[in-house]
Amino acid sequence: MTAVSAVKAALRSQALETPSWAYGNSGTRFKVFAQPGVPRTPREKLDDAARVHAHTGAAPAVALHIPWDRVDDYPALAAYARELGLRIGAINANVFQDDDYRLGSVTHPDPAVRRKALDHLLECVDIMDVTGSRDLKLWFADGTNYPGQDDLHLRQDRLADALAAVYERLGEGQRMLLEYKLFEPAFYATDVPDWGTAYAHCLKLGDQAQVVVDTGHHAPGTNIEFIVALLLRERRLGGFDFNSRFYADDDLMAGAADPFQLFRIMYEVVRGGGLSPDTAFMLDQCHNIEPKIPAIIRSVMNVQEATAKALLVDGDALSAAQREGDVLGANAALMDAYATDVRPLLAEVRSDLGIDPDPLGAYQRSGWADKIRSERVGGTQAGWGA
Ligand code: PSV
Ligand code: MN
Repeated sequence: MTAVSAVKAALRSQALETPSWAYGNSGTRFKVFAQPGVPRTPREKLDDAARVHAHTGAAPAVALHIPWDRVDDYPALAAYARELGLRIGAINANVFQDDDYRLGSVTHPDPAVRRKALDHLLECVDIMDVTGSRDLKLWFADGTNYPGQDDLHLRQDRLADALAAVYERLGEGQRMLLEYKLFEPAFYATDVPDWGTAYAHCLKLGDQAQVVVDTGHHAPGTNIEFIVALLLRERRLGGFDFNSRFYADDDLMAGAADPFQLFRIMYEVVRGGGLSPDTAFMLDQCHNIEPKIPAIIRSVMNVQEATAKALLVDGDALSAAQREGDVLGANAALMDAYATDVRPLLAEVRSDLGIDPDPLGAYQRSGWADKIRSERVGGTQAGWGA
């Protein structure tokens, strides 16, 4: 059994990345419900992210989405993040919200559109250079709606060309994280629909190309932890976009829909040596009806709880049972850890870090929600235009 002190040390150093867009307005294609106090600028998003980090001690990085977080002076934005005790995390490219991308971006049949998309991806690497971000996160909405609409083979060729050009541009220590998604917005064929396609492209590109697993991007019933185990074994798990789903890409709070799945994923992370800075633990969520900052705090806590339980698995008992073919004993070793109430342990971890053991209570008592509601009046609230 891992000593409790080692478990606590691992939890103290856990570092998640929250998404800038989760602080802004979002919704479904039916309606966006604007919330009072929502940030108007990237700096205000960082202000909110700093509150999440202050109350959890576990969310020191903020992922940006370009152009949603476009500013004139990126070094100044990164310096502002540092002043708040944060750092800029992954730069998320956006080649899915321009009229030119109706038939795709880097896989579009027209070379001029492909060039435009590639230029945006390269611009994102320029932004990484000046913000000190390590990771470029690529998700492509590219795909087709109808059989025969375009040549599936050629689209893979075009994708490979674009990825190679971006890979070539990466500096030392920078990585490309390729995200896959089963469907949406393309309904017939998606150009990067699954981990296998992402992995095949990354393998060709080199070690700086890694797969990112968004937990909402699979068919119902998919064994996501198997994918995690396999990618870790192949040294190609770049990171996660954590969120919860009931049906499709619901983007609900991580661990809300299926905390057991999150535990199983975190167990494979721990087992496969992935609980390290080499894995980017990002959230990718939208808080459409619930208050955003406490929802993000809750999500961070849910990931921490799943991690704590995964770290508490008695590895010796588990492998002994596995070697002996003791099916029930092996299963019990996992379930005992999952059934542990780790909230007191995490409260101790937070006290060790010098923060309030009750992050949500502390946030409510801080008065931040009232402050932003009264101060952030006027201007245009941030949102991603759903
Ligand atoms: C696509 O559904 C995705 O998961 C990608 O990570 C995007 O960048 C993000 O959502 C935008 O919310
Ligand atoms: Mn995602």
